[in-house]
Amino acid sequence: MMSTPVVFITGATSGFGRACAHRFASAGWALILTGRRQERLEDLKTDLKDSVPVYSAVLDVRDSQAVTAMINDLPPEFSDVTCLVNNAGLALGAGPAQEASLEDWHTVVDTNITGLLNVTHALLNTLIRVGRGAAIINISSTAALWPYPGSHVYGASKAFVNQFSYNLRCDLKGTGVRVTDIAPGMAETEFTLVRMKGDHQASDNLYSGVEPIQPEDIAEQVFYAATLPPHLNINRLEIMPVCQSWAGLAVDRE
Ligand code: NDP
Ligand code: 8X3
Repeated sequence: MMSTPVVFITGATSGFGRACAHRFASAGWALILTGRRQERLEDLKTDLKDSVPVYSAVLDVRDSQAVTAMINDLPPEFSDVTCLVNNAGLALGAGPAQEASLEDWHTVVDTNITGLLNVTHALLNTLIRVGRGAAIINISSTAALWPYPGSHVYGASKAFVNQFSYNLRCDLKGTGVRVTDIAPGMAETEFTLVRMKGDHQASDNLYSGVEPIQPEDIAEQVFYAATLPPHLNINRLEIMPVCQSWAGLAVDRE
């Protein structure tokens, strides 16, 4: 009998991560749910634990020791992680680089780059042991490739995620482990609320009058990439809502 596949999700307390928890649960996967907000993790676990095995842990991905300890302490029934969804991330501020705080830049780098590395490094040998069919799904962003004013360190951190995903694929050749970079455009989650530091009006304004991506849309793509036949690897999947496209190049005139 095939064992139950296990998905490890970072940032499961909101947005894409929470939607991924529901999507994988609907297909019978066992869930490892992580994030910093304990109450949200407990609520999610309560919602899902009657249908699938759920293990949840408060985890700040920036804390490499905590990440390693948590992963080393996984109960045996959750230890064969089949799919890692590196989703935890954030932007802080939308103003120009010259007005950004260095502290915010460090937080973005520590979360989106160092945090993703901490979790990936701690789970790599497990994923390799699981082998054929295992998957790492990294959530980058359209901001990884397409520059816009105010993206500075956020977009650059997602460019790192994109290139790291490709480079990881090279090294994992022969192990059976897939690596996919999913790059969403404008999506309605708590992302803008966090970016604008709790300014609900700014968040509501951004999503008003448009039809943005919904968390479930991305969860569907994450699940799709993770459950393709094991000889297939989607390298990168960039998804925008139809209402979004590119702006032209900017020129500063006298
Ligand atoms: P949300 O703000 O709704 O969710 C972000 C998640 O990341 C939360 O669960 C949060 O959990 C978690 N998180 C943040 N910092 C940490 C940390 N230090 N340790 C652990 N978890 C952390 O936003 P989204 O769902 O939109 O964001 C998910 C990912 O998608 C991010 O990487 C984001 O950059 C990316 N993305 C978002 C887009 C959008 O337009 N919404 C588009 C493209 C990419 P908690 O606070 O409980 O720790
Ligand atoms: C989030 C999408 O356009 O706000 O990654 O950078 S965007």
